[in-house]
Amino acid sequence: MDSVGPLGLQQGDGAPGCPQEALPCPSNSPELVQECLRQFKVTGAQLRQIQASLLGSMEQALSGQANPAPTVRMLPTYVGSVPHGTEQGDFVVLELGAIGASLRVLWVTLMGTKGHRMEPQSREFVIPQEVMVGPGQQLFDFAARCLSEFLDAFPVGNQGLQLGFSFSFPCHQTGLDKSTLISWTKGFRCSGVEGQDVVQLLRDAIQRQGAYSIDVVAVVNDAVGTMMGCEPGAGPCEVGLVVDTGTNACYMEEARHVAVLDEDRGRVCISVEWGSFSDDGALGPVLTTFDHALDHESLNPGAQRFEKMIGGLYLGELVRLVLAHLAQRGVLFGGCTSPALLSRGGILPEHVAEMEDPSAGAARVHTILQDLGLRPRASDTELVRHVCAAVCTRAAQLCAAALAAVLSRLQRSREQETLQIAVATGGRVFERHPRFLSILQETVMLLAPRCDVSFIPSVDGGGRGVAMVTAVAARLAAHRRLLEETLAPFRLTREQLAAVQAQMREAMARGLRGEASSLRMLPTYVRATPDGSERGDFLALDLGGTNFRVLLVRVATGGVQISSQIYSIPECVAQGSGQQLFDHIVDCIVDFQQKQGLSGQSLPLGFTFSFPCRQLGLDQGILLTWTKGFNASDCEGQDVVCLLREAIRRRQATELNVVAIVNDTVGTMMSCGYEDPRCEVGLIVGTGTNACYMEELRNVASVAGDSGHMCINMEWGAFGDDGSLGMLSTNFDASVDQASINPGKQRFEKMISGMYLGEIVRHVLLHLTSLGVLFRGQPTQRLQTRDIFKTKFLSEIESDSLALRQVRAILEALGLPLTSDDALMVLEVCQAVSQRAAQLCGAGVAAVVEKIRENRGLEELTVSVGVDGTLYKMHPHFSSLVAATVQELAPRCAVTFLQSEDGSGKGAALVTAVACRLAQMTHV
Ligand code: 0WK
Ligand code: BGC
Ligand code: BGC
Repeated sequence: MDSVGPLGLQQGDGAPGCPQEALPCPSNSPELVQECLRQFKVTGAQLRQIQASLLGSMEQALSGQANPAPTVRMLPTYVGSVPHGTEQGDFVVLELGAIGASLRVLWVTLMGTKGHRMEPQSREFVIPQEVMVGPGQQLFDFAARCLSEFLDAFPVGNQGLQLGFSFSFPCHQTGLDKSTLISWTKGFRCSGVEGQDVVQLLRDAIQRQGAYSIDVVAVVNDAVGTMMGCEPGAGPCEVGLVVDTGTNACYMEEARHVAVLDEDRGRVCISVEWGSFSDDGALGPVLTTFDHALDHESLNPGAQRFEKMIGGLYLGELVRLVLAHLAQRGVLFGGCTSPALLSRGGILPEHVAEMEDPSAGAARVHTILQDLGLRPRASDTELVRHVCAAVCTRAAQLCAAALAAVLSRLQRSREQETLQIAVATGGRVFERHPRFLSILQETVMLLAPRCDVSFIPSVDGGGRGVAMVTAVAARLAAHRRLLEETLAPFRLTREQLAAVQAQMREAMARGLRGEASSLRMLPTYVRATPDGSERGDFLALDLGGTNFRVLLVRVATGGVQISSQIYSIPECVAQGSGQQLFDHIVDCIVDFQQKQGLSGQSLPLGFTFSFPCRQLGLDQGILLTWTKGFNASDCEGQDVVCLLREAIRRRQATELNVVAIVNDTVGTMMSCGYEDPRCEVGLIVGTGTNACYMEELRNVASVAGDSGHMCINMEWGAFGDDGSLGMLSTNFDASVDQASINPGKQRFEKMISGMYLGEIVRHVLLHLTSLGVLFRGQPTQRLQTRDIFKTKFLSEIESDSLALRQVRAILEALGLPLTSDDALMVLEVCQAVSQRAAQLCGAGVAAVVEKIRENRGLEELTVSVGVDGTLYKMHPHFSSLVAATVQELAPRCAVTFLQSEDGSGKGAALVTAVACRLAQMTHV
């Protein structure tokens, strides 16, 4: 009958007991013994080969090479730093899998830098065998029951507890609290867990138990817990080494060497999972027949071969198999065996530890063997000790070869010839087998002579280390909650966006009727989009965006040719006197004419003036108010065409003939309309934002006529200046508005456009810094500098091709000392701010196209929108978010967004061309 023993190995082959008559010791027993013990001898060369092969496999895995699959997994653990010692608080730790068939619950109080060290309180619970190989839910429910039984002893009341889950099995971690079990090891074989997130399974079990509110904030491998639990005085330890029932190690690797992480700075703790190391070349010669027998009968044949030569769970079995082998050949115990000797798991790790321990007298070994139902002869005890020593020595040497591979990796990873390093050790093999550590140390010195290694025994099996990681996780989780709370107002729902769309529709209707509205709905006197018959050379000016441009636009049969020149408008001119501004503009025109050899030529001029103007005609535009950082005096309320003409007169540049003034939205619509006649909407999302569209003239109260169309400049930047956007406005928006040169104005623009997004982000970052969430709570001078965080940074930071490291580079260039978590949070802030901007812009466009559709009483509308503006063009996701929002809110409109190639200068020239054509027709 075959059943599973404590080590999860099937029960015996061959009946226990003694041969009829006691067998004389066969003559070749010494050879038989030596032949057995020799199998466990590992040469220096073999150890070096194992070291080299394991190192090779580690580096393969780090580089993400999948074929051939590396035999060690090198799993990132999301532990990015060794403890700062600042961690504090009470934490519950649940340890599963580190110490074989039992789990442990601990209450750990961390005192941070100020306090002395508090002893963790703990309790161990034996896990019934059937639970270790039964349904996964049963195991996690068992763990949850142990947890609450443990907490019953504590005055917890209903305070929320933070738990660190030490789960000592190979797992793919995708976060500090998200970890998927790859495969069970060490006698565990529960169903329905491999491939699952074990944190969720524990959370569900705790939920089902329902006794305590426990938040599982971190899952940690026992090797990591051991490393993190290293006494601050002794460490910091940068390697964690566990040899208990199983074996494993972790170490701090340079993040840039871990292919799966897009990190280039800092270090990350890697769980090597060397238990699965196997390399026929390196291990083949070392594996004995007993190893093969043990593996064959294990719960996971073929897996964890390296662990099965080192882990405490297997040492007893190896010794048993050797003793059974020698007994059945009469070499030992007179050929007698016993049920314990023939049944798997019959010899426990603690048996081997005692029998191998030089300080344990022969009498003790004798007693142990008797307890195993054997009748040892005097010579047997010594032989048994040799077998125990051979098995344990090999285990320690193999462990040393593996550790030496990790040390070599550290030397390479840090490009250091010599290495001084502290290794935290944990596990009962260290505690029980005193010779294990000394053999390990000696062998490491042989294999890694240029490494000065200090071994720091972990005092509580890593419980404190797990609490440290939990404290870090708790801090990060708290930061994440504060980040979510801070960004929540930026996450607009469909209902909120539909409300913006509806409010904009009402404001449009009121504006068209000439009633009070934050949308001025200004007639532009552009009544038609180009029809392609336009011809001629035109000068065009493009003022109001990032660049001031003077253009020569040639509209010919073959299309439109443009040559242009960008001139700067210094802030002192943009905010100086109107005369100075327009004189500067004319200077640029004259300079351009000279460069283009146009001096003295009289060309019609179209003026793209991207500010709210009440137009009384195509060439008359009264500036209503400056926006976007312009504030030249004596202009508001003036006809800017007059101002330009006066400047032309002052400059005697009399040949300049200003024919039309157009808003950049109109110029953009016309420019795109020249290619696509369905383009009836113009949209700018640049320094500022605005839109225009072809409205039915009958709906424009301020302009006579009921037929035909009129392009309306909505000036939607001012939408919400009547407070109607109050429910969406955040404190950060209010801060940006307060600090602007036109507080209370252009509220919609200040939530969307390029001049303001960077500032919104800066204010959010300052807020998060004040909460201690970012930059360790240290606000830097730079971050308090206005406009230091350019909107172009959002476009750069949010670009998919930009790894986190480049995000950090941008922020460090800003003098912001940050961690990778900080960089990630800054990225999320940028995403939230730009997403809101794009969605609000989308809600506006949806309002416009729905207006056109309803104007025309159409079921479906197909329309194109001409777009320009740096933010729209440069931001990696803005345009797609706008389109998605329009699709969502105006599903009956098929909207095509056309990015304007030549800017609105071309549009201004086309408007001028249309005006000239219409003027000629009226003159003929
Ligand atoms: C380019 C257009 C110009 C418009 C600008 C807006 O030619 O008329 O004002 O786009 O984008 P910004 O330069 O403000 O990003
Ligand atoms: C597991 C490791 C664990 C080691 C020591 C191995 O079987 O795969 O995750 O660290 O045992 O407990
Ligand atoms: C102006 C608009 C302009 C928009 C885009 C806004 O600040 O008021 O006239 O169209 O910026 O440049």
